Amino acid sequence: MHRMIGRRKLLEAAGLALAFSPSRRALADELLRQGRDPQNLATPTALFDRLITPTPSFFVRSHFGPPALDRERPLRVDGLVATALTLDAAELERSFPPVTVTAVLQCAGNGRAFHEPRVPGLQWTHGAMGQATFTGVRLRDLLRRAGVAAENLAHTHVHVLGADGPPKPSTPAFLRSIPIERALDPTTLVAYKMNGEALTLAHGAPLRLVVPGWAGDHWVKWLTKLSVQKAEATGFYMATAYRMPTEKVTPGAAVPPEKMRPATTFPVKSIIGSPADGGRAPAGPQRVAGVAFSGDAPIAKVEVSIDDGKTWRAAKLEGEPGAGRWVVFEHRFDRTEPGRVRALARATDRKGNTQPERAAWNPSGYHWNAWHAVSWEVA
Ligand SMILES: Nc1nc2c(c(=O)[nH]1)N[C@H]1C(S)=C(S)[C@@H](COP(=O)(O)O)O[C@H]1N2
Ligand SMILES: [Mo]
Repeated sequence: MHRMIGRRKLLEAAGLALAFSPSRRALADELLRQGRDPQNLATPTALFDRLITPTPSFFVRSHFGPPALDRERPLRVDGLVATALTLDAAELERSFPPVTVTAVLQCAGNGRAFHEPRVPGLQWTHGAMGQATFTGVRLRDLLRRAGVAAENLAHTHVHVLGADGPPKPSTPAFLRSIPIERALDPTTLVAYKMNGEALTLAHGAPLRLVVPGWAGDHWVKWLTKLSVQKAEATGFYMATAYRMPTEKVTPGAAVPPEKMRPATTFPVKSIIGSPADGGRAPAGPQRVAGVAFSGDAPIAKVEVSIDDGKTWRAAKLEGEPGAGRWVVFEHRFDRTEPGRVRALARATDRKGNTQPERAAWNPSGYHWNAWHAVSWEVA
């Protein structure tokens, strides 16, 4: 047991060391602007070959831009609780046991650009995701301290609000809610640290929600209020946005609202980070590396094909498997003949979910997870 933990620590440390090594510094500080607004930034695909995404190049998604930085901003816990609480990040850190999780944070719209027919919204390719360690307190511990009566421990909802006000009164606020069952999950955190450092403003300082396995829209930043309520939150960001069809739909078809539900668990997926698509490599040993994850279950295997899907070989996996957490995969082979090589990757989780050749189209283009293909020239 001890040896396993030692090995895991070592692997994570190696991932971090690699991420911050001087030769990688330029890439690790890079973010790619996504769309017109400066607050939406994508992680370069080349960084998807390691366990931890360095914070300076961790994607950023924000609807209205960040509020002013206030490390003492109070967080209120109220609603159906015995005692309402008001605490800031320092008090939270002092009064509850710290918990650290390693988890994938991925926007529901990641990969939207690949859906056909095209869907409106930010045209993310692969860069609206990353993996980091998040440290904070269990939402469960916070709710316990406030006191939730037994009859409210099921079928209620925790409404979650951040300090980023909408730009105009006519614009709806980014109000979200999660079911109490998910709020009580031991991995759901109110986090104050990311990758071992205090949260940066872009990523939600001083406090943000962490909901491993669920899409990024649940991970509310700049927290001001958590409120236990009987009903799910309403408003644009719950009732209209971030919803998926309950059944398979014909690409391009309209879906009636009653056949939509909130987008929660992200599906099994793998992305090749190296080599870069369209690049070159000398003849000889070739290496395909990437990341694989599923919101639902730990990754069981990743297969790579270099013959357009006719045959598949199991890739070597690195990192601790877990639901909502990525592992790094690697496949090596030799290519002595010059010419074009095309590699495909396909992940399967322990519940038997396998990455599909084509992603399920849906009106908002969420949860794209088709096989990733990368081509390069061997010279
Ligand atoms: N308060 C607030 N929280 C928010 C958002 C927002 O606009 N406002 N955007 C959400 C969305 S859609 C995503 S994908 C994640 C992105 O987190 P990151 O910017 O730390 O990568 O934050 C979520 N939390
Ligand atoms: Mo998102």
